[in-house]
Amino acid sequence: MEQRLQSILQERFGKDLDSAADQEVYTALMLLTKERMAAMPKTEGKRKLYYVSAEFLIGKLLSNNLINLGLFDEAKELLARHGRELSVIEEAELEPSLGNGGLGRLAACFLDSIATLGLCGDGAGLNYHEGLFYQKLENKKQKEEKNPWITPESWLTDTGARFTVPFGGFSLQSVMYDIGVPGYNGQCNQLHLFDVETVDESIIGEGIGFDKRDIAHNLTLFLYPDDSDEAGRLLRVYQQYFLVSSTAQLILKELKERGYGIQDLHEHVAVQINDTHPTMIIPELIRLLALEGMSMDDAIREVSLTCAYTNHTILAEALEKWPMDFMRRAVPQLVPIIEELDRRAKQRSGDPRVAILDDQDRVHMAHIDIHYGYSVNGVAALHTEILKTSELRPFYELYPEKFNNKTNGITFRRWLLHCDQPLAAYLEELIGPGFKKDAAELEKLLAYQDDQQVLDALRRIKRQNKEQAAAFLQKTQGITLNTDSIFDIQVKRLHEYKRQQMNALYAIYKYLEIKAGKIPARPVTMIFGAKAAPAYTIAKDIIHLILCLSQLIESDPEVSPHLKVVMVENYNVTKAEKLIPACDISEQISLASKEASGTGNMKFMLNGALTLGTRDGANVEIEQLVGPENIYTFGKSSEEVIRLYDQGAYHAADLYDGDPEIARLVDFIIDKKMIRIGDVESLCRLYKEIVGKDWFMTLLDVKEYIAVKEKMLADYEDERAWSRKALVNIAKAGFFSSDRTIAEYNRDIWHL
Ligand code: 26Q
Repeated sequence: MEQRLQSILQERFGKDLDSAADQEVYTALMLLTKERMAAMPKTEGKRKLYYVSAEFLIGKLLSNNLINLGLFDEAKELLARHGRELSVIEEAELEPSLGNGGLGRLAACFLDSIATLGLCGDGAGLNYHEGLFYQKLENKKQKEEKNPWITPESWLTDTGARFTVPFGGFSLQSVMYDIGVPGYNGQCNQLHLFDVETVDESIIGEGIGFDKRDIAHNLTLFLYPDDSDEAGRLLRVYQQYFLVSSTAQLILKELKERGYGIQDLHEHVAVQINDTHPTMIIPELIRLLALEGMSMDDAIREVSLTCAYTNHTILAEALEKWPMDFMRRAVPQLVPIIEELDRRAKQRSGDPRVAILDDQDRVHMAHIDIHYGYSVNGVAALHTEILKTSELRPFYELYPEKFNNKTNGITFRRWLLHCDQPLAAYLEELIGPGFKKDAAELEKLLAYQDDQQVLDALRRIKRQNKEQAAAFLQKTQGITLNTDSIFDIQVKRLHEYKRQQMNALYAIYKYLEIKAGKIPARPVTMIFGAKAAPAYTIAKDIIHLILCLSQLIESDPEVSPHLKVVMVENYNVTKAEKLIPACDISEQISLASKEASGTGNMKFMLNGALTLGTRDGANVEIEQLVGPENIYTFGKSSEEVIRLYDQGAYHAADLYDGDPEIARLVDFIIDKKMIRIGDVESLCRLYKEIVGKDWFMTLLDVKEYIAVKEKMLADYEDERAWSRKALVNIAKAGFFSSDRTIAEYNRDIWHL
């Protein structure tokens, strides 16, 4: 390795390992890794999977690729011999933020596991030039900036493959770039990212503004541009079609190259549709098969046996419905096919709830997937049950055999071996290296649950990780953390259903308690990290509230020794990797029934944090695995919440009026202390939203939340009892390896 690295440095930069800059060493290591990946055998199979997704939140790749190639230690030692640190070199890599959150990160974890299990399957997505916006926190508000990640030398390789994508009135050339996906077993797959040749970064104006109608120049500029206006929504349709048309053409090209004909499609191809964003691949494949002479009946049958759909949400507003008018403008060639699919669906069932085209001439994308796919899966046991019994009930009655659950998972290579090296090393010492290939072996740890030495060691590792995270925040944001304090962390996209506002109400509670002289046994550090969609006003108001509280507490010498509220700027995968290993309390407090699964909850558990959570999404399965004594749950059940919605029986104002404790906390949002440091309009809007609407029922659960959190903080003082719970969480996390999830997808859906 050393020789090759030195020669790359020499060829490219005329330097060696002792003289090259960090950026140059990074580039050389990246090129070396790419060479090694290119030399790996590809996976093979009778049936090939295409995992199609508008998002792949891959994060930085250098360390993870080195780990999967088995080169990490060698690279680390080699650099150390030259007085350099891999963790420093790695900082030169820009994070590709090609996803919004959970759904995109899940797709990235899945690619890692598909390659690791040696399954024949590639990803297909878009090569956004700017990832999700970069979040700056200025004047206690979020400001969006562009977030470029592509450098002249990057993980992207131009494959030379080109496709023509036809739109209404014009067409665009699609360029296929590949990023290698090495498995942790010697085989390699690809992530195909499609791009337009004509994209023009110079059209980006102030912040993240640009001309949304200039499709040829903007198609792959941004991940999900702001869709609060019509031009943005239309651009999204262009993006989606560009992705699926390129992918469909690639699929048919590779099918033929493998020696099969279109009549064999479903025997040799499986397409997993990641949420409804790539749904147009169904009519597009049908269109292409028909163009090649297949009958409509045969094309529809063949495609229906090829495509499978994953649902990631039950929030009505997130279910895509596109006006047929958009289709007529952007993709007129799909219109007759969608109409035909609608006609057949209406023949199958007259129930308007399962129609593809509704009476407002809108296309229900999920309905296409369910009628014309062979599998429909939810992402956690509770989520799938809710789909079957309420959200998608009429579909479940039509097609019970299509519905199945695949509880999400995370790749342990990134979320343990890479991000928590001290813990991984210690686990290996205790239970041997087997858990690295078979996550279920983590259960061997249970043998040590009463071993005081082990419990103390786990606590020391946590402490060390807290110091690392504190040093990072000091360096990047100038924030000083007390590593003796309890680290209580909520990091995830900002959304009302995730209820960061409820956590903020806890901060208010604690602040008022301390002001009243009730000093906590140990200081608490509340850490938030969250981006709000640029047009989501209330989400931005919640960020503002958190930042106001942070300042208020910081500037109050009575309170600041005991409580600190921190908002991490630009929360992304890289920051997650630093924060998660440092966490004591993992906040998973969504309104029951609203979080399809969650995957952060799994990452925290694996790294020895205890969950404070509602019985929602995969939290339910965490509780079943660790037992109620090793998790802190609270809040109304999903059944109760669904009943409240059905009966329209929740009124925040009643709780506010009827309970002075609750009123005291909510009123503080517009207390004169807050108004003095914050934006009146923003704080008042949020106050009114919570008292007048509170769609996600914060006030319903807030008191129990505070009580359980207080209990948790008190329990922290019994160090060994706490460590024992942490140990059980780590030991039971094996179920949440994405290797298990992917093995299930393959067993039940893909049959590769
Ligand atoms: C839809 C229409 C118009 C514009 C944007 C969108 C859109 C964009 C992104 C809709 C949904 C998303 C992302 C959803 C998402 O990340 N869902 C999460 O998926 C995770 C993986 O399954 C789950 O763990 C989370 O519970 C779920 O919220």
